[in-house]
Amino acid sequence: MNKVRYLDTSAPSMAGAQPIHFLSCALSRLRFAGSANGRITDGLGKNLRTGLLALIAGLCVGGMEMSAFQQETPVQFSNIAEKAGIHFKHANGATPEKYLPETMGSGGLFFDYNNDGWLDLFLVNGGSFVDKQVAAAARHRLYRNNGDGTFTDVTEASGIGISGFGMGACAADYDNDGWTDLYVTAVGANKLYHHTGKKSFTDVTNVSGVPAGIGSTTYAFRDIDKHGNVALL
Ligand SMILES: [Ca+2]
Ligand SMILES: [Ca+2]
Repeated sequence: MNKVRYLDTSAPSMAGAQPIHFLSCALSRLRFAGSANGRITDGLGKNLRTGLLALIAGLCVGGMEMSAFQQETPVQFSNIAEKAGIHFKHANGATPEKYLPETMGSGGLFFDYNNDGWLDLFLVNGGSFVDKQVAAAARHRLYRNNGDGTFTDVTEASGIGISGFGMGACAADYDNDGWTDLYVTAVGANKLYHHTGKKSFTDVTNVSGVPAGIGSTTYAFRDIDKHGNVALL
């Protein structure tokens, strides 16, 4: 049996006198590797039934072995944030008092804010209860996906940078105008941002009727009655 990339199996000949057939199964393809005497044509050339049996058996056993192989292979990730152009640092405003919001990270989400088919990235930032400079510097960030593995910071043009000690966010097209809107939760007032259709958002919290809240973490949009209009949960 080969190591790492190929998974092998064997199947006996139907005639009993034919050599054992070996199949080698790569991750992306299955190939007939050879026979006991090293000649590939022994199975498929002289006895088609034997070769087909070996092939089917190999597919079955090879498939099971591939599953086992894939389960044993650890999934690995690399941090490419800087390389991708995502320069974001969360401000937790930590104090010796360790207020609950200071101990929590903020949320973020992928959504296609400009309808170009590429998921963009919105990251929620925190703030500070005691340091006005830290609070003022903490900004949410919206990164436009360039479609080539990199992102561009479009926060300023989007109109959704102000943090207010943010906690989380959810996105949906709540008014069905074709543009995805955004709801951002915070320790203070939550914000509902309506997409203007021009790659920017407008704060419509006060005129929308949604709760501004006084301390929220998680919300979600969902069409609970399947009438085509999302509700805010
Ligand atoms: Ca996009
Ligand atoms: Ca909308």
